[in-house]
Amino acid sequence: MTVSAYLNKIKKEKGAGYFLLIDPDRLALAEVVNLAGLAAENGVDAILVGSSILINSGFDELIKAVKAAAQIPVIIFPGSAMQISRYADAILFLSLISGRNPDYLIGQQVRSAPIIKHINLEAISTGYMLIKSGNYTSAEYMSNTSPIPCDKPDIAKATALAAQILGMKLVYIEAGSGAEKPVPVNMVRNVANYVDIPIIVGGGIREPEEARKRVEAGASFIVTGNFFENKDNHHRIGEFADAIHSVHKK
Ligand code: 1GP
Repeated sequence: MTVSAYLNKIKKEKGAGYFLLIDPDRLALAEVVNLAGLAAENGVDAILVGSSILINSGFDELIKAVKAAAQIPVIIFPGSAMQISRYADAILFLSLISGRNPDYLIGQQVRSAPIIKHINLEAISTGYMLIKSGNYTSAEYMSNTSPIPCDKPDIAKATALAAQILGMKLVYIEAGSGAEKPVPVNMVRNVANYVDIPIIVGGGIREPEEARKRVEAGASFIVTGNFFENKDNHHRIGEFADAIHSVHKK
């Protein structure tokens, strides 16, 4: 089964899916392996791997280690064309459609497309939208783009619809890793009511309740990263998974 088909199946069977993001720059390999194992055991549907910068080398080794530790799909969530590995199950082929930096709209994609073809990696076309939701984030700085203001749902709706019309398969609404506040529920609802493609929501989600509200508003997939970089929070992975999976079971 392709990862795309797997994601559709999760959405159909569970109503919404839960992705845990592992940033190779923030955790040591042993911690990554431990977290990946816990994620798979506690209801996470897929692991995303990626970083705004990627300072640490050994991307292939890290992906292999995650795959060995967790029997769930490992999907690259790339910060740049340098984050590609033949050992992953798929890659979110992102275009930063909230910004007007041509390098992140199409430049990085031109550089990475031939490599993706060469290694026969499944690429899932994803419209990536940064939302301004508090602090200045790494994604904002690294991409040199202006995020969509969090109180401008119309701009978010039009941007997501453009992604859909361009043929993108997913739209990712992102407050940025470690954002002060997650993307507002109202913005998620506005976008979800306006487009037909599944919506991923991430950035600044630190409570299962925050995840649940965004699924209720129409998100198909929720991402948490930062929160589980702290070992003390590991025992709560299952709570997030339950909150996300329980919304459409009611
Ligand atoms: C970041 O959306 C992801 O790209 C996850 O964000 O690390 O804040 O959970 P957090």
